[in-house]
Amino acid sequence: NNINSDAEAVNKKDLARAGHLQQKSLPLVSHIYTADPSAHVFNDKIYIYPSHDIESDKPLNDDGDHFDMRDYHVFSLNEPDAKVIDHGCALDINEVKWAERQMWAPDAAQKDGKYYLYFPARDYDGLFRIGVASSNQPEGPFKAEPSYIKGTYSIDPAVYEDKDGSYYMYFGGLWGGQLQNWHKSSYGPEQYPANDEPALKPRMAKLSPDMLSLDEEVHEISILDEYGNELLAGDTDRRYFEGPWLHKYKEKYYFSYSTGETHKIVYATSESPYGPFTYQGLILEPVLGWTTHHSIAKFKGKWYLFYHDTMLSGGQTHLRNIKMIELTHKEDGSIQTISPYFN
Ligand code: FUB
Repeated sequence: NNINSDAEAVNKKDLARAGHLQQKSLPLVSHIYTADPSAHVFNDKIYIYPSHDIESDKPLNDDGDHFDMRDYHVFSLNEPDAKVIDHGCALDINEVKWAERQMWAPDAAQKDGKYYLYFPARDYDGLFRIGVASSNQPEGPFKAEPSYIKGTYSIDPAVYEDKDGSYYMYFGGLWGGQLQNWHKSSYGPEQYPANDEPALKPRMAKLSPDMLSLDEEVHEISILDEYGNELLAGDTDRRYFEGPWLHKYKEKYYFSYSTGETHKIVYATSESPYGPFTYQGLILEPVLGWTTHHSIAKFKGKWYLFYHDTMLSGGQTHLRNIKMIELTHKEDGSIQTISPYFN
């Protein structure tokens, strides 16, 4: 079938490309494959919550069946160049009653000395949902709630703690992430807008004070162009695909994400965590591999981009490795674009 042969061709191209690229930063972890790094500073250390990639006999396709992950490991570093500690398995799919397969990109949050791991997985009906698990330590092990968070769907949760003590969860991903199947919070046949119609929108909602449920209806987030118009579905260089992240810099909210098939990490800014956000520019040029996924965190006065590529596996798209590199906000608040390799 075409999808499979196209995917295999991409994979072969990547393997060849891997031999020619010079890395600006090395994989943080090389004893297992890791991806989708969500980083936070807890107790003066950097904690990273990534996906744990594994070999799979599932077909390589546009639904991402080859991303067949089954558990999470948490990593910590005392300093950016320090040894990375693998704290072992923090949550296994067998410990999550509602989840059947595909533990994709997670995130974590801390409140009142407790730590919460938010993670997407497919339930027994084949639908992606978002679950939560808690622990008294940032590295886990985490204990999952018996059901997924009511009202959640799709993938890639990212939880942002605002200065007023509110926590917001951003989520959603196209294609395998099923966002195109959700119409006003009900699942149905997939529906993609035409190229000249507004693009599908990422979702967000405030979390309840106990961090275990949504405190409000799910909102769709608007991302606008420089003229105040919604980004269009055909604008694949700028429109939202998956992998949301929120950070604040000089009182502005920065919403960053992957553009999917154009392989970019881009960002938009707003005065409010609910948006609308206005598109600003490119953070990370395409990396080796189909997916690109990131987070942004501040540690001891410097900002860092956490991301992944597939250098360690020689370009195999479902066997990725996490990395970090310094990120710069320029004087005017714009983010300096990062090229991940030397030419
Ligand atoms: O790791 C599986 C999926 O690949 C993630 O959920 C996406 O963001 C992409 O990185």
